[in-house]
Amino acid sequence: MPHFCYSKSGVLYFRMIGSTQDTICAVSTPQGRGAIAIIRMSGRLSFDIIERIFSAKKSIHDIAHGCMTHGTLFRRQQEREVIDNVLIAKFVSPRSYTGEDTIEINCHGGIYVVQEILHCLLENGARLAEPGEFTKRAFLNGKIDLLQAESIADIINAQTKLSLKSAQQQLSGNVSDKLLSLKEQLKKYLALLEIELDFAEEDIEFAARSELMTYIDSMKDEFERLIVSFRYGKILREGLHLALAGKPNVGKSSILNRLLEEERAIVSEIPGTTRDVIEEALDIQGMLFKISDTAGIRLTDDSIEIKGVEKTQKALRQADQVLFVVDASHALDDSDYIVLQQLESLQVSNIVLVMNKIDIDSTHVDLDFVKKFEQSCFISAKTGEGFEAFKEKLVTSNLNHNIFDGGIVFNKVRHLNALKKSKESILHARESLEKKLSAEFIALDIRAALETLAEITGEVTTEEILNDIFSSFCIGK
Ligand SMILES: Nc1nc2c(ncn2[C@@H]2O[C@H](COP(=O)(O)OP(=O)(O)OP(=O)(O)O)[C@@H](O)[C@H]2O)c(=O)[nH]1
Ligand SMILES: [Mg+2]
Repeated sequence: MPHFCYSKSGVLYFRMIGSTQDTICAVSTPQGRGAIAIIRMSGRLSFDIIERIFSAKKSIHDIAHGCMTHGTLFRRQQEREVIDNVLIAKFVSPRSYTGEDTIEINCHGGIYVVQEILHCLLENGARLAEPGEFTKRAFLNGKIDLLQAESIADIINAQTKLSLKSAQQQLSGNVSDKLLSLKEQLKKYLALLEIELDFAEEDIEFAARSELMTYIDSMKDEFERLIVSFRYGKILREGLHLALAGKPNVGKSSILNRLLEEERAIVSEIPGTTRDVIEEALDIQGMLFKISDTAGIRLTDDSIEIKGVEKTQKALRQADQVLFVVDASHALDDSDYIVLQQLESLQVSNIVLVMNKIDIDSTHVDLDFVKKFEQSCFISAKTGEGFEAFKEKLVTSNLNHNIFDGGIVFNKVRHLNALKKSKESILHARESLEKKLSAEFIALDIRAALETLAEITGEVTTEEILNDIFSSFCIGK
């Protein structure tokens, strides 16, 4: 099957897919001891290799697609040195994950037995697969597009319900479908502009300029929505970085412990207890948070504490959202304002004011101060009061739940850059329209927008991009 590729010099070229002749193999289950392990082999020699080293009632060639058979794997067929009793599944090209003839060996999950089987496959003509090579072949053989290939890695890495849901949406193809409909529209206008070029001497406009302008404006809005979706996509995939900040002793570590439901950080009534940044992952309502408890910010001569405060500042700079914790049982003092100044000087914009210790007394709360913050919570880390609403706020302030009602999210910097580049090309086409330039100029930009969109799904791609994407996969996937 031909496939469009760019060479390193940027020239678009055809490439024959499936030219990879090697038969590859790898262990698909994690390394170590377990009940079973699965070894996968894909490529044109898969069935012949198995035929040589496997003994069962039927020859592997007589087993139907998608069926499993039980038998014995031998190191050498003549000497019949048994390696293991195994179950073998057979998938016939093109109806396999990779699109090639594929074998899956279910063997006992011992470290040595797995090594022996792999060794045997290598001796008989297979080679070890590179990371992600099975999925790369699935992509090259047209079984999935690049977005779907990436979503498979996201499914494997998903740590929470929402990250899994988002990756599943991408695998189902609805993100690819969205791009397809954008491309179809662009292609329609490009075709009209290209007809105009063919009839250049007759000065006919096949693509009505006012209609094209309206269309480009609506495309611009669409691109902007998709660019904004990256914020959600990234949060769903990587989690949201949350940092606790406040003067010493306001209860930051106590809040971390209550959120984690364990005594993770040391808590004491001595101000300056936390010296280092403590990072933990947390699942709230299916959303992944990476939360950092930090050293209380204050002016100090203690060299260790100064280092702690420096680390605090670094964590605050990197955070997506900061929880500014104050003690609701006391009036605000200069130390609280020093923390606030720090947040301002670090240009932290996404702040939630957290009034802690409301179990003691909250009559000191300065409501005018609270009103300065778009988001605030009243809690007690000691009793747990207010925590349900607090957790709810952490989720709703960062995630728009409508994104799962057919909303499309893009979650990789690669996608974001391509969307921005396509939008640029569209805006350029708009400029050409405004300047009443000829169809040639408008078509040039629309074609550029189309090609950049095609990079996202991998219709147009480079070896470099593919290597970059698939090298982050695990071996055996
Ligand atoms: N009554 C009450 N006490 C609390 C609450 N939260 C924390 N404390 C107490 O406040 C003191 C300080 O708590 P920490 O969690 O260590 O405070 P911190 O902000 O992490 O302090 P540093 O690490 O020194 O910056 C401890 O004695 C806690 O038991 C609360 O909601 N109510
Ligand atoms: Mg602490």
